[in-house]
Amino acid sequence: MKYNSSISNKKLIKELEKSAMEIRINLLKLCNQEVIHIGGDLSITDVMTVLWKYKINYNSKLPMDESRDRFVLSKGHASALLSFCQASIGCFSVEEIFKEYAKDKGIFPMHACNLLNPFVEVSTGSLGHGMPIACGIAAGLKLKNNFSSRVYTLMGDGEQSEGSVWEAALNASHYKLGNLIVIIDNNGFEADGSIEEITSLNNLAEKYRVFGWRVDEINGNDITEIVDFFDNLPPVNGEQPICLVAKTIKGKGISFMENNVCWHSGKINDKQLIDGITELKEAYRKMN
Ligand SMILES: Cc1ncc(C[n+]2csc(CCOP(=O)(O)OP(=O)(O)O)c2C)c(N)n1
Repeated sequence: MKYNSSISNKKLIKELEKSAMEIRINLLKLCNQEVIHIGGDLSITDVMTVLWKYKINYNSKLPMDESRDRFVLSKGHASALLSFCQASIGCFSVEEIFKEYAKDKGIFPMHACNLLNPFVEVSTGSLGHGMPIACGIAAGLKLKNNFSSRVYTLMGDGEQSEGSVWEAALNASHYKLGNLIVIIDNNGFEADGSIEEITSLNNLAEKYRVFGWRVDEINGNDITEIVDFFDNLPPVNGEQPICLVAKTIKGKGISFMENNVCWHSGKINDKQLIDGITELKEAYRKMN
């Protein structure tokens, strides 16, 4: 891949790295308050930050605007991350998330719910359903001659063991859904073990390629590579669905959580919160 090293691009990268750090800090603060799916939130924070702060065409004042890009959180347990990304573009405030997350009658349950929250495109949580629904939305947009909106969906690598994913992958290619972008958080772990132990995927990218998809593989914790991926997407009216295999680290940024399956979900104590924030700030300082 070619990277744009212009000054404006460097400034953008710096801003996005700062936003990703801020979102990670908010995730830790929430994790000090409630049990959240912290490991798989932290792994894909960089990709989600770039998508929401830089790429997606989404007006926080008009969540039902027909011309919007659609986002479906297929790994619905990453609802806290989605909420902080949406707060960062003004859908609601960060304070509302801290106040209402996982509370009765709040709009931020543990799994994304569109009956409660108008900024959630599709209710998810049962793995293997969001991506097929995203395929249906992409097909519907094509039928309506909407060639300006993309459909993004985020899946886990553990989620790949759901059969519905592969049925949808076949159909996306058959119906030439070039407006569809599937992002796979390839962090190597699911809830209680490594992907290798539970259902190995071997060459995940190759699997999508033989299903007829364009596949890009990047370091999903490198903001420059992520920006480059989004900058080089083909036009929306293309004919090949796109799969981004984002190689990430589960628990990214917090050393006691990284690649540690115990931190798929959980709650942290006050000391872990302070240590975690210090580590994130230090890593950001070293980067810049
Ligand atoms: C159909 C279904 N089976 C089981 C679960 C329980 N579950 C929640 S998260 C998870 C692990 C998912 O792993 P992965 O997709 O890799 O997510 P990540 O590691 O990125 O958080 C499981 C099995 C579920 N939500 N839905």
